[in-house]
Amino acid sequence: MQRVVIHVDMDSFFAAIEERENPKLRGKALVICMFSGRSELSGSVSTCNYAARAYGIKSGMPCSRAKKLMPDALFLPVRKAFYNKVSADIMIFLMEYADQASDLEKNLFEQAAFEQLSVDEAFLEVTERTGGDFSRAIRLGFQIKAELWAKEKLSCSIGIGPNKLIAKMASDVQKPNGLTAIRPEEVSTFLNPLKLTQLWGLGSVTAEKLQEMGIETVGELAARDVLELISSFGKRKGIWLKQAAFGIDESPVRARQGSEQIGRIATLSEDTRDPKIIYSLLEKLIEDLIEKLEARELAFRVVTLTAVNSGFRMQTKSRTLNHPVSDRTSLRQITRELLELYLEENPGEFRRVGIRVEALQAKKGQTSLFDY
Ligand code: TTP
Ligand code: MG
Repeated sequence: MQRVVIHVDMDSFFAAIEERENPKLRGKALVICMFSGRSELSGSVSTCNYAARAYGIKSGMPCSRAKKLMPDALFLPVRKAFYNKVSADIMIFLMEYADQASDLEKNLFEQAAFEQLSVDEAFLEVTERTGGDFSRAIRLGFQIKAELWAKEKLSCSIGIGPNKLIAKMASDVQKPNGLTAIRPEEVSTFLNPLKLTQLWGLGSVTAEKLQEMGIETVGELAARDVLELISSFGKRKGIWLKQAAFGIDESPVRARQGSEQIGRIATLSEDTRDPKIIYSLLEKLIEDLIEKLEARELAFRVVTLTAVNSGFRMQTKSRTLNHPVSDRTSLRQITRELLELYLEENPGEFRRVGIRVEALQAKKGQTSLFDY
């Protein structure tokens, strides 16, 4: 049977939630900011609505820059816990539309052929439900959009394709509130003219290297000899590049965010609350974790700092990220922030300290905090 995958991406997610909550905001340029608290506008843009995007405002730019681009825009702080709750409701709603395994032993999350990709994105395998028929998948896509609107008053963009790679890229074609289906016979026409960085999972460093080899478009990448790609990028990546350029992706849709975690804990040479001493031990643990993650090509979405105090009491502090990351620099930064927060909130000295990563998933595409 022809495989059919749906990718759902909510439109200007955090901003859309704020607009929904406060109708007075509608129609105005709205910027959601992660304020650092140092000065009035220090911090970065988390997201903005499409009215604000018209002025060139984008996720990741400094809020002060956004203010210069559009002085009359409204700036609101992120309300992460609230958005997470909305996200969880949406994911449970979407899960119902995915193919379901008949295995009743499994819980809802394991039963559905459903994969949450980030706070506002998910893949749904719908091969069985649609009988491999793209027209039926398109009707299902419109139904999802209509019901999601009725239930949550939020719009999304949908991509439909013969696999995750194509479905993901299709959802970007028409935004906001779009629906794009790329049938198997349309894949090469769709991919060939795209720029390298538009190929999902191909980062800017790889794109630069490919450009040095005289490759500018996905079509040009597809035409290259796989052996040439392997000799420049190694076997795994070389093969991936060749296949992705042809729109081939056999990775299954599945709940990859398992309960698995990787952690390390160690005892300090003496009890202390000196952040420098504690952090230097944490750095060693981080190296260990990164090695384990790299060996298994895993990314993580949750980082937890564990502290055992002089009285042997254990406490933790966690941070959940919007997107999976996998690099050392991100893990170091998050760990430092968690340690600072922990020390602010808790008196007493550390005896042991640990760090663990959770919500592990296969590494793919952007995986550094600094890519977002
Ligand atoms: P995206 O889906 O990348 O963006 P979006 O939903 O705001 O807009 P689009 O219509 O283009 O899909 O990210 C989802 C949410 O994640 C976004 O609303 C805010 C958050 N986010 C950040 O906090 N920082 C970032 O750099 C990005 C890209 C997103
Ligand atoms: Mg989105």
